[in-house]
Amino acid sequence: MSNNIIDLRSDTTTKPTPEMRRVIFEAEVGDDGFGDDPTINALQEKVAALLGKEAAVWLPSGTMSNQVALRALCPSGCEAIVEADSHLWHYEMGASAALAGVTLVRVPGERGIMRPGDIAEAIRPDLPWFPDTGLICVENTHNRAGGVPVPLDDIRAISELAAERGIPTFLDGARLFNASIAMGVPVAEYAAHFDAVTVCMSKGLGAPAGSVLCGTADIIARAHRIRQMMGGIMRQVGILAAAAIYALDHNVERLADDHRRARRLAEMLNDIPRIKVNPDDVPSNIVVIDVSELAFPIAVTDALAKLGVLIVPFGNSGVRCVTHLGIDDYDVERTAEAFLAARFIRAER
Ligand code: TLP
Repeated sequence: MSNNIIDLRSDTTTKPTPEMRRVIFEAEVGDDGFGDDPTINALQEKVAALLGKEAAVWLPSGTMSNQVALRALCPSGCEAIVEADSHLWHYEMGASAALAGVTLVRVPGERGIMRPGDIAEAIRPDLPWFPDTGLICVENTHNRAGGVPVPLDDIRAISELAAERGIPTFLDGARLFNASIAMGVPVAEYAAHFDAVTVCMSKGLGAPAGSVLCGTADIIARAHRIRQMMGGIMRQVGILAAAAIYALDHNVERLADDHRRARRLAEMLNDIPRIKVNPDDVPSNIVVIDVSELAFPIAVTDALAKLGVLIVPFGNSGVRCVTHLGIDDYDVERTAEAFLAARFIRAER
């Protein structure tokens, strides 16, 4: 890695490779506000086809994509069911309430996976003094659960329940390609169970920015108008779409390397006294490490930063490392060595 810094804070920290920069340089562009950027149109068609959906729209970020989907699918004044530790709940600054007028109802999952029985209990009965349940959301892979891919059977059960009750479904698939590689399930098989799906280009795939929201032509037409309202039109955005097309063509299969390295890191860290992480709980590229016996998470992240390894605190007792295309086997070894050195920091708990 450049500057010898090992950056495991997120898979969003990847930088475009020289090959990706070449396609960015050569990209044909137009004004996407008028719908005539040929490269963004090609990306939207490509992702819609990959996910088996009628249409797709580019959005600048995963957060905006989630919020546009929420607003397109769930009427104001209604409730949307989300997993209790979902990104929609934790990291989107109350946008569902502030922008869509939607209340999030948090259903606790087991390692990020909600049980249909618990969802059924959270669905409001059809009585005039209750808000309607307007949407059921699933996150795959689940970030805060530690990159857990949701098995297809669980998704099928949730979508059957939603269909029985006439409630639309949304998939936050920021890392859906990681789930697909980890489980050997094509992304379209996951997507088939949802009315709308968002996938991020800017995480493990390694493009600099952007997400694509897919669904029926009708949902995507609504999403276009909401994107306009949120100021999400980016004009000559083909330069970013070119990077995303390159990423889809070159960087999907290699996610298996990130998963292997994440597990390897967990195996090495688990051997260090006072650091706990079960390698079997690391199914994709996110490693959540329990440092509660060592020090406050922020003390651990500070100590590692001094050793040239960047990671983030995760909850009250953990830290998170995310592998990506900027991390090689040597970086994993060096990270484990940094943790080994950091184990001597005083347990200021
Ligand atoms: N997650 C980021 C941070 O916001 C925590 C990260 O580093 O993991 N859905 C999921 C499941 C996500 O993990 C993220 C980003 C998003 C949506 C939002 O994507 P962006 O960052 O593009 O707005």
